[in-house]
Amino acid sequence: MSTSRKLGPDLTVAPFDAAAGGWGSVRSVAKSLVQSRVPFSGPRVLLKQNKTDGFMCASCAWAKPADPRVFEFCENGAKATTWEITQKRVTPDFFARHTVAELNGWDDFQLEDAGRLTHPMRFDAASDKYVPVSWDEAFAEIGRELQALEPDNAVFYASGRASLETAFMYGLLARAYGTNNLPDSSNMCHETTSVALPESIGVPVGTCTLEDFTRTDCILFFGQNVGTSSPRMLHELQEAVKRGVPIVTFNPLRERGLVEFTNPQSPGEMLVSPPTPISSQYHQVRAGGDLAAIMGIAKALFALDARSASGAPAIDHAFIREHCAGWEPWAEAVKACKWSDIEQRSGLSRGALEAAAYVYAHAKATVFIYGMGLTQHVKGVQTVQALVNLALMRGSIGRPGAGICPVRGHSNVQGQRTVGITEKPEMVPADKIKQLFDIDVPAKKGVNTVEACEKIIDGSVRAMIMLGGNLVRAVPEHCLVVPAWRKLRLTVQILTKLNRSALEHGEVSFILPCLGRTEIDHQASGPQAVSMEDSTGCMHGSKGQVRPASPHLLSEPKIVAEIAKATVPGRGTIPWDEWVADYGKVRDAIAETYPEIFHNFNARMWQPGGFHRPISARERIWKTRSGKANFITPKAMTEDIDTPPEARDVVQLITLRSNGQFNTTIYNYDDRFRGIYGSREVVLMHRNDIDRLGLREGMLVTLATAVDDGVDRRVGGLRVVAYDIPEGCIGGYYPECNPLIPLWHHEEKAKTPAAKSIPVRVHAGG
Ligand SMILES: Nc1nc2c(c(=O)[nH]1)N[C@H]1C(S)=C(S)[C@@H](COP(=O)(O)OP(=O)(O)OC[C@H]3O[C@@H](n4cnc5c(=O)[nH]c(N)nc54)[C@H](O)[C@@H]3O)O[C@H]1N2
Ligand SMILES: Nc1nc2c(c(=O)[nH]1)N[C@H]1C(S)=C(S)[C@@H](COP(=O)(O)OP(=O)(O)OC[C@H]3O[C@@H](n4cnc5c(=O)[nH]c(N)nc54)[C@H](O)[C@@H]3O)O[C@H]1N2
Ligand SMILES: [Mo]
Repeated sequence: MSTSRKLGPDLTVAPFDAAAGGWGSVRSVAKSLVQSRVPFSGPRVLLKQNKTDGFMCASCAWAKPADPRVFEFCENGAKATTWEITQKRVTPDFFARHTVAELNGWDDFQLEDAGRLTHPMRFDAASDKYVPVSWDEAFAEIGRELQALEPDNAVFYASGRASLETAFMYGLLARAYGTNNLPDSSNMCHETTSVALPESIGVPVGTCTLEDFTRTDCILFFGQNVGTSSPRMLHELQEAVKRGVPIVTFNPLRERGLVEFTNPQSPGEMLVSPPTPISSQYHQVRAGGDLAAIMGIAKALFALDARSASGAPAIDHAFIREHCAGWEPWAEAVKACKWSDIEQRSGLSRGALEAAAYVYAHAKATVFIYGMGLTQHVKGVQTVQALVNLALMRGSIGRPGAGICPVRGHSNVQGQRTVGITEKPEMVPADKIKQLFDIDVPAKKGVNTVEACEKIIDGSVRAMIMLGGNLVRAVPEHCLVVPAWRKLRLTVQILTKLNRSALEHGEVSFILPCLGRTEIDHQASGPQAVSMEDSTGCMHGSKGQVRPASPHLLSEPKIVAEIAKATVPGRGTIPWDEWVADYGKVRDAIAETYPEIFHNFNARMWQPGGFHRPISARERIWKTRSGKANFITPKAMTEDIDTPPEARDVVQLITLRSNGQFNTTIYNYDDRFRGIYGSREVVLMHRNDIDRLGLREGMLVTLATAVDDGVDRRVGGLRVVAYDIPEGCIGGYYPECNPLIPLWHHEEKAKTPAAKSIPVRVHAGG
């Protein structure tokens, strides 16, 4: 066991060798209650989190069970809630005291930690300050500015946490205005999934429900950090492990939540029981090595199948004959792969991959879980499709206890897509929208997030309307995006807390503060509820519980409606005011637009556990062009930029989330599970790489992107930390390392930034 090391003035590394969860989680929740100066009612509010009569957590999108635990929240969900119900405030007086230039010197933590925004504000160039503005003036000016633009020169971005109601209204606003420029945060995470799965199995979302976790007998787990990113899922995993279900994990880092877990909500367990080991096999795959690993497992399945002539076959040939297309090319490609290539690319031994295949081949029903470790690569779509191929080889889709389970990020990111937030016009029912609201969905494709950045850089996008999110920090290529963002004509930030995207403002710039999901939303017909879709395709209602942070806040549906009324008055037949008065009417409209999914929406949203959307692949109905489940054969085993072997000093940077952050919202400077305290300015490196490159632990270094395209991308001031990570891979935090990602380094079809494999060089000196 290594000991605690002090590596810099702020930085201490003290390897965490306890289980995820446990007393550490409880202490961490208590600490965030104090840090955010949460009122005494705070802990009571947490009891309402993810309950049928309560509010849905604004942190991750993991499923909410029908029979919730007493505390149906996790450490990070509690942090998200306390961050929102803080008593700290950012008032007009705060803005009077600080110029924008001064605030730009604050870091992401300091900006959001200042507290909740209380008033609508407008940027004043003369004083370099935000000054108060009335809501009416703000909406009128935004309307005038938007009317002066060509619709395709404005972008309506949505962060994945807005409710189904808000998202539906926002999509209609953009289309009534005349554009499909509706990028969202999923363009940076699971767009890869949304492109890959429809081609393979004819659905844009995962096929698993919570029930599958109770019936599975094997879990293959790729590139998702459950202990930090979706901790409530640890309950399902723990229960599965207790039933003897093997969990085979592929992740370059040994993430605590994937190693072992103590249920922090079970006092008995915390006092007397040893932690539950989570992964039965842990494969520290190289970043971008999953495609090779999957090919290796498939290859091993063929070998097992050949040997099992008498017993149960390792490959489900009957299922493949009945349900699948594209089998032959896949089988040939797998057989043609050489073990030496597979081992070199994946960084895993043949024996390790055969062991994974052995477990899979002996399971009746397998769940395949994945996250950003698969999606944020140049060939992410091919990799997800190869994973589906692996599932299809044993008929592991459309059977109880089996299926594919992409773990979504934001709490309603999946749902936003379901109700029309998409740049792709073919994804929305244009006829219905015309018939119901007399709005023409423009035929021209809009921009996704990367394309929006390209057009901000080339000057053709002039206005960014931001329904949440902190784009200037979240996207790649800061050195080009940030200066271009400042040249925008109009920036509108609908936010709960101050962030960098409001400070790197356009010429005309507004901050519009909104209610958070925990807050009581009172409209003409009384207190309102909203709804969202979780990672397993279940829709849930959510009711705010606490008094709003300020009486001047407006709800997101109200802000969207007012922008619509000011921008496209009289266009279409949408009764904006009636919808704001009663969100139930928005839900009726959603149900009319998407009856197959949302029929009887208002009644069903309060069903314990939510109501399921139909997922055809679960029933083995394949809504693909071939009418079958498709084996899609990858063209090669490379997931990212191939670095020539002679470039020995080039390493692959993985950008990571710490346990103390939610995206660009930084709760604190600690990454408890990885044992890194006090600073985020670190580079995690294998000891052999530290030696090989002539560096020392604790040394200050600069990372420089190793591509030759005329742009100099560097991040300095980082300290080397020796870490258990494959040789040739290094880790750094997002968003600090985002300046290193070229904007063009994205998934080739889905355009998801390839944030998990960036070729860089490490130079001594900060
Ligand atoms: N607390 C907290 N929760 C969150 C978020 C947050 O920031 N904080 N963000 C939310 C959002 S929007 C999203 S999209 C999700 C993201 O949640 P995740 O999908 O978990 O994404 P990351 O944490 O970025 O990285 C996932 C894991 O991928 C591994 N990895 C990196 N490269 C590779 C690779 O090439 N192969 C494999 N197999 N693994 C790899 C990393 O080591 C890491 O453990 O979480 C959501 N939940
Ligand atoms: N290098 C690298 N870059 C990445 C990633 C990565 O793994 N690596 N991950 C990518 C992914 S998956 C994502 S999703 C993006 C997301 O990155 P962000 O855009 O940072 O994520 P958000 O959490 O949507 O945005 C945070 C802001 O939302 C506002 N907010 C909070 N609550 C509310 C609310 O209720 N309503 C409104 N209107 N606003 C609110 C707050 O003011 C806060 O500043 O980052 C992407 N960037
Ligand atoms: Mo995300």
